[in-house]
Amino acid sequence: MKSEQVREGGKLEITKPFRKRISLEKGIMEEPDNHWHRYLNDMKATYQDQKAVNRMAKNNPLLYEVYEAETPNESGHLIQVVSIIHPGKIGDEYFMTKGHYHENRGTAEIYLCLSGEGYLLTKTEEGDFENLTMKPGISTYIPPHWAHRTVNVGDEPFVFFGTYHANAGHDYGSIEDIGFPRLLVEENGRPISKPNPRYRSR
Ligand code: M6P
Ligand code: ZN
Repeated sequence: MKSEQVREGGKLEITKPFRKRISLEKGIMEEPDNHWHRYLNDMKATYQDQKAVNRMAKNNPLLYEVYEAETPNESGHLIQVVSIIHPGKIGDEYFMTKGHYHENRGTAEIYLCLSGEGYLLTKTEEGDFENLTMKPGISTYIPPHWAHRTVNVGDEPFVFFGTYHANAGHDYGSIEDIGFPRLLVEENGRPISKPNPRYRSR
């Protein structure tokens, strides 16, 4: 626990400005407060090709990991994260995040790509969607009310910095089963998007 962070009766407080080092060479946040991992077995239903899921489930590959600089989860604070989506596919679908709305729907989020090559998939509960490509130096803005998922379409780790409201919360809801309007799959060595047969709005 660093001096700018104190726990008063279990409650986290930030007493002064602080710095974090993000290693652009290693693609990690140094000395994070949290570092968590998501494996295939944590999100099997997300992928279309369930035969490929079952084949790969034995090895249970690491799909992505997230480093966090923690702040109190209350209005006014921001969380900083560095996410690394590893390269790979399940069937012809690329490794990707689970995807979520914010529980507190009125909160936005920003991502800045540090390395690799990916996509940001977004959608609203009304059925709008936008898919944006991300490469180093591209920042993306996810407005309030838009669900978001990131996908690594390259052959190296896709690394991005993110920041969002500390009281946003994650609502995974129905995203695991129905996903986003379009899938990103590899065809002839390149990413293409095609309609998601399981998708319906909300
Ligand atoms: C980014 C942020 C995090 C999110 C993570 C993984 O780092 O948006 O809030 O948790 O991606 O995405 P997900 O929670 O959808 O698996
Ligand atoms: Zn979010």
